[in-house]
Amino acid sequence: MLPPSKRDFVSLTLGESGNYTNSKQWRRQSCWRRWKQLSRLQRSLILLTLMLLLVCGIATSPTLIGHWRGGAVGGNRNDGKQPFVVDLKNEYRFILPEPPSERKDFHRRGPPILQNRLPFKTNVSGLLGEENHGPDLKNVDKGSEREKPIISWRGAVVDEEQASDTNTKESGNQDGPASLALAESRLEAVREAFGHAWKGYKDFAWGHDELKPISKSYGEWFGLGLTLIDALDTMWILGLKEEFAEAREWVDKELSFDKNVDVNLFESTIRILGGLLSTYHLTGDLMFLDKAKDIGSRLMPAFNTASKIPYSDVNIGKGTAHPPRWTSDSTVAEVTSIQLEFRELSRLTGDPKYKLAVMEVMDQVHKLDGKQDGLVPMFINTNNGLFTHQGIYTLGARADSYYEYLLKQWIQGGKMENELLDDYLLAVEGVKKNLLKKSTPLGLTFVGELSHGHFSPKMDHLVCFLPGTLALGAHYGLPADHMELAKQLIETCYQMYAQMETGLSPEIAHFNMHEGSTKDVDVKIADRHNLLRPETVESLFYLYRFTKDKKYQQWGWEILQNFNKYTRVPTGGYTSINNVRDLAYPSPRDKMESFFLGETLKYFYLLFSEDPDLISLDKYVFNTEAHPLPIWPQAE
Ligand code: DMJ
Repeated sequence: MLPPSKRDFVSLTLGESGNYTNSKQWRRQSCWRRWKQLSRLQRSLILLTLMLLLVCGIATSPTLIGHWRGGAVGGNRNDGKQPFVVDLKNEYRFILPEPPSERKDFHRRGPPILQNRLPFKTNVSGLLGEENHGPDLKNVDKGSEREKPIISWRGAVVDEEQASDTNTKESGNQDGPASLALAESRLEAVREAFGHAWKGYKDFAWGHDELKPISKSYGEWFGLGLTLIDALDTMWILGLKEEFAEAREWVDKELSFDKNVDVNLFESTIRILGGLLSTYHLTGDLMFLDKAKDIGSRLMPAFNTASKIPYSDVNIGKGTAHPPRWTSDSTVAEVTSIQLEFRELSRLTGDPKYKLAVMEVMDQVHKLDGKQDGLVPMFINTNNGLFTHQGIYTLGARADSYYEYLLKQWIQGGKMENELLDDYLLAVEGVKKNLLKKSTPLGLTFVGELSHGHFSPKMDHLVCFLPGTLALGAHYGLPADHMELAKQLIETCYQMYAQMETGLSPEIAHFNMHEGSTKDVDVKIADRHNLLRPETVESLFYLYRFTKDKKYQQWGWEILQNFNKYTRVPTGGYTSINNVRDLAYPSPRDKMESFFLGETLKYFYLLFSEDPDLISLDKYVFNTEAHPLPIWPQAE
């Protein structure tokens, strides 16, 4: 409760003169008199009825609830880590896929030159140069050959490749020509999807943070061209040279961090700093490194706190930082998922201050009380450096990437930082002991949540990063049962898609555990949205790389088709939707998150690629926004 001086008052003021000169004013006066003549009981009843009507109105509006809930697991933005901005301007329009044959301008491709930059290398030759050609893919260029689009039962025009689902199920000889052609056609489908998303961004949101594809406009979060920066390395990996060149030009000429703007430390680190660093490594273009240094140094004021646990927000123009308005807490996942990027910045600049600042956070979190079997609470106080809101444990929003970055820092640093490994191994045991259960009827293994000793069968889609991370750990020699668990969990994540009417996962699933359930996955009305998130595709990519089991590619292919069916906007771009359970009315939210280009489409591409050297997992480690950063040579 706020002190009286800070409470907000709604004051109803009548005109002082009492001299009403027009009928409107007269009517107002008369209403007011009648109101005053009512008894207190009558007035209370009327007010109560009005409030009930208002509440019912809101409760029956899925769009509105979807919006509120969209970041809501505790009032979040897209990933539960940021305040959610309510956009009430959504309007529904039918989404029909644009026939791929119309995308005549989107056939440029060829794999990039992939490089791992050591500190201070200056080679920029070859960047976007003509020598950078990939194999000739003309023979598998389905987009230019298609003439007769297939009409789906919904009346939507469907890509022939996508419609002929069954021909992809048995791919025959894994390395034979048919298999390679299939892989190429899927890669082409991802390039085509990227091109469609990019077209929307370019036409309606160029240089802005996010495309609003339905209203053909844009949304601003930090005002730093977030989608463009997030997408840079995806374009490079997909071999989209012209698009990359245009975007590079914008970063070089237009992007300025000298702006009086508050940015979220975590989001700008993983998307902007991470995106610039990885693009520097892939291209060798020093311009990206200069920009990375600029944003990296502007984010450092966040660490000027009493505890050295960083604030959530930084004004990159003024050099000031602060916590959110309502608390002095930061989110645990946010302060422990900026390390890969700042450590790499120290390595590249030779200045240890970045690494020291983020490792101080890891040291403190390592020593803190309040964990349960290696599982961390969701909040940490920036004044005293202690966990707050203790007793709630989740692998979802606000804690997720803490676990991911324990393992990935250990990998990045050449597997020498034992505390990180110990904390990771402990946490995996903590998950097994406290959060793993089986659903009915299929017996799917899922990761629930613990709240003051009470188990909840709730699993965020965000948790679907875990199978990939577990598989990565197993690849690096961690216990084989991590891989077994990864395989079980990715099946569950896939079912979160497959059991929905649209074949797209909801933001949050609840698993049934009682005898006699007929379906494993339940979804609350407020959790039915899909934000084009990457986590399941990300894990499918890891699982495929390590097992070569084609079913993972097939599952990914199904998901890509469903994104095309239900989230693709004909005029360009893809949109988040409010209701994955409604085929006829998925209710677009009019927003394309930057991570759809930065992560989701990149992981689709890597999943369908048969080339283990396309971002080798023995040379690179992906940050939590899918930006590959080099694994350091052992000596460092
Ligand atoms: C991304 O920004 C990152 O993957 C983050 O770790 C979680 N949320 C989104 C994608 O869902």
